Amino acid sequence: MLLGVVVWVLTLVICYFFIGHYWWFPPPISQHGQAYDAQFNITLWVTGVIFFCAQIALGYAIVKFRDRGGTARYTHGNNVLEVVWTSATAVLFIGLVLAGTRIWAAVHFEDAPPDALKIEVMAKQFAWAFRYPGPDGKFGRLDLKQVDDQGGNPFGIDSKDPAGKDDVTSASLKVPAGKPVELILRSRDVIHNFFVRELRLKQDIVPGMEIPFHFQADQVGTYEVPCSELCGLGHHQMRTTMEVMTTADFDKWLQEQAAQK
Ligand SMILES: [Cu+2]
Repeated sequence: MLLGVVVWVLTLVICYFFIGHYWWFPPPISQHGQAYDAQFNITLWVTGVIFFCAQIALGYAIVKFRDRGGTARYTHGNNVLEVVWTSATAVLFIGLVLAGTRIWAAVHFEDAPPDALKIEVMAKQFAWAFRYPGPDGKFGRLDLKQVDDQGGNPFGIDSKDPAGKDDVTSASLKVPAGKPVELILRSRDVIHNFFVRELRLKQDIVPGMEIPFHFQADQVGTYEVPCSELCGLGHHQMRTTMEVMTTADFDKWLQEQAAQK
């Protein structure tokens, strides 16, 4: 009897916290983030209503069929009911997965728009580096032998290539608001993960691979970029920021950085 009541109370408390959106995600800053949240809410409502009904029914069964000193009865169950709820669950899950995949694939399977600003990302134990092509719009060649973290060349930009002379490297990510951005993700050692909560995006970075990844941030502000793959003892300190700037501020920053070279 008491157990049934505990199940009901727990169900009500859980539903209260979900519906009230306490400890919720930070607001999204991109169209993808909004689409992601809308899909997340649909999934949560569908599964939430089923969860609520199932838990209330569970509490009811506990109360109704509690031990009253009678004898237990064996039943074979009901085949029709089994088929109905198994099929309904399958249709529901496949439907939700298909709807969610559409939003996920728009980022991961579709190419970035041709005018996207390309930024290279280098992840390593335990720091981030970002490279911009500079005013000439071209990335300089890389030479692994010239990688020098202390000397400010974490990418190993080849000093002999003129296209690399104006390349800008930064320890934090700066992007213009309202413009498509394409990141090219690389790792120098182990698997890391690029994650920005407000973009609702997360992508593994695998050594030996160049992984393209695109988004458009519409909201000016500073957002945390924590490495989200346990990558070693210093994993907890592998974090930087993504600063979304107005186009004018971004252009100014890039020019200033390139001029300092
Ligand atoms: Cu990492």
